[in-house]
Amino acid sequence: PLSANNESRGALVVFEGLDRSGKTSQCGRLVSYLEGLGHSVELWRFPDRTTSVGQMISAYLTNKSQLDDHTIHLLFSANRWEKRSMMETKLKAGTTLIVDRYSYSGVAFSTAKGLDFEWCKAPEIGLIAPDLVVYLDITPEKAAERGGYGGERYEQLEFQRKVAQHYKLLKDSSWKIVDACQPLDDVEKQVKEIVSQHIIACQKGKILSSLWS
Ligand code: DGP
Ligand code: NA
Ligand code: NA
Repeated sequence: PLSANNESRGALVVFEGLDRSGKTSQCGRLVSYLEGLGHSVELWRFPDRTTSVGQMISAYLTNKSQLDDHTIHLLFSANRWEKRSMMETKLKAGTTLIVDRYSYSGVAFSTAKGLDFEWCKAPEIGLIAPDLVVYLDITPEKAAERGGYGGERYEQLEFQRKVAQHYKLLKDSSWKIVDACQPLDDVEKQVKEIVSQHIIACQKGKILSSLWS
């Protein structure tokens, strides 16, 4: 356990899913909803492209640079590590974090390229474990139909099919699967219900733990 005290803390809620699964808009709607209820809440995303590591990742994703698959994997992980202490501080101060992608993206996307599963998980060990992972479940075909991909490196149907297969290997008891083929308003309603329950659990003193647990 990272914290022995039982004071009310924020919840770490992570959204995962394929590109174009609707994560970004659902995260935004959820944050507005929670703010409206008076919660202290922040929207985070990984990769965080604002840091120097994040700028290297962004150059790679937009095909402005080429990097070895292992190297980019470790940069994505480093990008989460550089935010770890701030994450812990915020959660302990009572702020709930809604995070668009996390370590599960790290493993699912890199193993989809053929890297070893355990090797991919290793650099994520010790990051803060989410209280809840909301997986927005959409078929790769349906995602591809949604207004098209933006042209970044991984936004290709064949690759997204592999990512979907690898995500399935990461599912654990912290995951809730939401059918993201439904209309946005229905997805939003389910997300609100699931997240509300978890925030209450954290406020009752659930202790922070580390990946992978
Ligand atoms: P986004 O900004 O959420 O659209 O993510 C950018 C792309 O990077 C998207 O295709 C998912 C992928 N991605 C996100 N996190 C990781 C990671 O940790 N490792 C790898 N290899 N890819 C990631
Ligand atoms: Na994307
Ligand atoms: Na996104």
